[in-house]
Amino acid sequence: MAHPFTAADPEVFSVVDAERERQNTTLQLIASENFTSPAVMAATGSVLTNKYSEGYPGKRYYGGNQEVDRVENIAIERVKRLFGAEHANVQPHSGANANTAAYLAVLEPGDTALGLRLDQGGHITHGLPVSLSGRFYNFVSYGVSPSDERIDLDQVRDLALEHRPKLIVAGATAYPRTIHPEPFRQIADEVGALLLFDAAHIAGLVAGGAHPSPVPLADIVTFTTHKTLRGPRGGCILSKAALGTAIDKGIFPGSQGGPLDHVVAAKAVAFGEALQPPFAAYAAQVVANAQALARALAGEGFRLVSGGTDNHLVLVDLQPFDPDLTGKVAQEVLDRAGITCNKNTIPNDPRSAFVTSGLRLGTAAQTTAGMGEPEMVEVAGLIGRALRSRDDEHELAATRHQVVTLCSKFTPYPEPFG
Ligand code: DSN
Repeated sequence: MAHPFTAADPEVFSVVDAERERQNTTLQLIASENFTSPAVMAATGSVLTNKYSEGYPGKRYYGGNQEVDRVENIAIERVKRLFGAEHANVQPHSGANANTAAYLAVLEPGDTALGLRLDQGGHITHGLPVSLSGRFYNFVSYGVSPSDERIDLDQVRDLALEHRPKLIVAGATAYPRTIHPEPFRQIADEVGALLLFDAAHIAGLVAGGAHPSPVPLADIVTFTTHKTLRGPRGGCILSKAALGTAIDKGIFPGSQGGPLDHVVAAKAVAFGEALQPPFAAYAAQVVANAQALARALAGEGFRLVSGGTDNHLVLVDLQPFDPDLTGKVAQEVLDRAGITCNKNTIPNDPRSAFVTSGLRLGTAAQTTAGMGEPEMVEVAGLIGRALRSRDDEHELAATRHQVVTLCSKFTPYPEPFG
């Protein structure tokens, strides 16, 4: 069925239709993606997109913000209740913006901070030299330990004692294990640092009780709303009450202008959904599915970084499966088979970030679509089959056909919205 606005702009809305078709008929295994609800999308596509509302509820620079104030207050109240937070800022346009504003709030240019290395699971905004974080601040990187590929807390402590950072950043973007906040808090206290926990990937698991919450222990928690939390694209910052004013200034006027009020409303909807009891079952199923996928991939001959997963993602080392197969080629082959994922460095990867020896696979989206552990076993088989037969167009086409058949039973968007 065509999008309701196809007639208004056939060129653009045919693309929207095609993307809906792609999401319905291929497997979405990118660990940072999900399928939002129709209610979240309706809020995102609402008249709130028309409004300018620089400032905060009750303190705006323009008139006519009575309804925007109400919706931002609903979002703030819900997210504070969801995570038990003292202060919330729901205006960050993204996770990167949330981190930038948090740094502006508590650091001066040149200050020292610790963060996880990008090629071992960290994020660009955790101090990559070419990013704003790496250019304005003196980030020192910690990594995972070679023996178990888990965050090396001894190294975190040693670096903290040596460099006396003002801020320690915990959290990751490609790390399959639980990140316990307690040791980070202890190290931060020992050196007098603030603790920022970037919960972008795991926010939905925390909300659903499937990952320990960093909120009681960290001074600041940043996250995105569109990954495991299943909301609209955007960011959010939680903090202790004492940091609230600085955080708010870090967003506006520090690093953003007018908030995206339609997205703030959609965040409120998503927080409301996450407050409902079924969300805990969803979060638990995301983890159970990732563990089932991990076991089945191991059965296909892949090595799993750290030996498995505690969360929503698995990091696959392709080398034991096929030493010649790079992450780049594997991603391209899987795309042809209708399996969407991303290449990823593995710890101490011999290849560059553009080529890599690994793949990152996540279960948040297909769990939303209704898949369970039996389907994860099938998905692992499809991945193995596609990669084993990557030079055989006939086999790849057959795999693609199997993917379409599987997806037809778990269609996230049978009807267009709009
Ligand atoms: N792009 C996000 C991810 O895929 O993890 C992080 O910014």
